[in-house]
Formats: sequence, C-alpha cells, structure tokens
Amino acid sequence: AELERTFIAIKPDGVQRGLISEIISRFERKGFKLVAIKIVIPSKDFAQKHYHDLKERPFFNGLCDFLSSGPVIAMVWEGEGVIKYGRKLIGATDPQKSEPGTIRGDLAVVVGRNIIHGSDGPETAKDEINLWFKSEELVSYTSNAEKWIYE
Ligand code: YYY
Ligand code: MG
Repeated sequence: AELERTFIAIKPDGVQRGLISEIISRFERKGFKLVAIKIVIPSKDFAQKHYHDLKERPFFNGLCDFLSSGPVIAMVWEGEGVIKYGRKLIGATDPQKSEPGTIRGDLAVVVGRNIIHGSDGPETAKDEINLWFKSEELVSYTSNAEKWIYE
C-alpha cells in the first residue's frame, strides 16, 4: 500500500455537534488508515496560516475566527488515493451542493458551517500536515487489515 497522506480536520461545529465519531468512522470504514490525531484550539494566527490561500476572500476573517472558536480534531489519514477520495467523502464546499452520502451532504447545511476540512491536493496536503503536526506525531504502522484492503 502506498504512502499517500492527507490532512483532515473536524471544525468546531462538527466537534460541538457530536459528529467526531461519525466522521472518523467514514474514513475508517472506507479502509483509510489514521496515522495522527489530536484535539486542539487553534489560535487566530494559526487559523490564518492554515487558510492563507484565502486571505483575499471576503469571508477570510470570519472563517479564521470560526476555526479558532473552539476545539478542532486534527488528523492525518493515509491510503491509496486518500487526498482525492477524502475530498469525495467530504463532498462539495457548499453543503447545499454536496451529494447525499457525503459528509457535508448528510450532516451540514451552510457553507460557513460545513464541519470538516480536507486538503485539496498533494502540495497542500504536505503543507497542512507540516503546519499541524510535528513529524514525530505521525505514526507509521502496518494495519492488520491491509492485506484485505489492498492486493
Ligand atoms: O476546501 P473547502 O473547505 O471545500 O473550500 P475552500 O474553498 O478551501 O474554503 C475554505 C472554507 O471557507 C470552506 O470550507 C468554508 C469557507 N467558505 C465560506 O465561508 N464561504 C465561501 N463562499 C467559500 C468558503
Ligand atoms: Mg480548501
């Protein structure tokens, strides 16, 4: 199995709504492997770093206030195609446009409270993992199920 990794975060709305296990289970049942996880309240400054690509957008300030407003579950998930397929599991940015069956489609209603973040490509995945985690917080291990998930 290949070592592709993505950064996934359950935002303060997902945590407060009790959706941590629901969200984790969707990645876990798919066959992706959890290699890092922590709960953290990001500072506003940290949120601005995380969303630096969006700093010219009108919603940037509110978005960063929101991300830093409470506990976030920060995770790294590993697996073949996990970056792209993780985005598929998450659904479209606007939950009104997310398909049923996706996390945002099933569990969220408006774009500013869309409960989850996922890296959008290999470069952002690398940058976001490095921003949120120290290398020693990433755990390499072989899952017993791997030989039943990969051929
Ligand atoms: O990657 P993704 O989270 O699906 O969307 P981005 O375009 O990167 O925007 C990040 C974040 O910003 C989005 O999850 C909600 C918020 N946002 C917003 O509040 N209003 C918009 N029109 C677009 C995005
Ligand atoms: Mg994004």
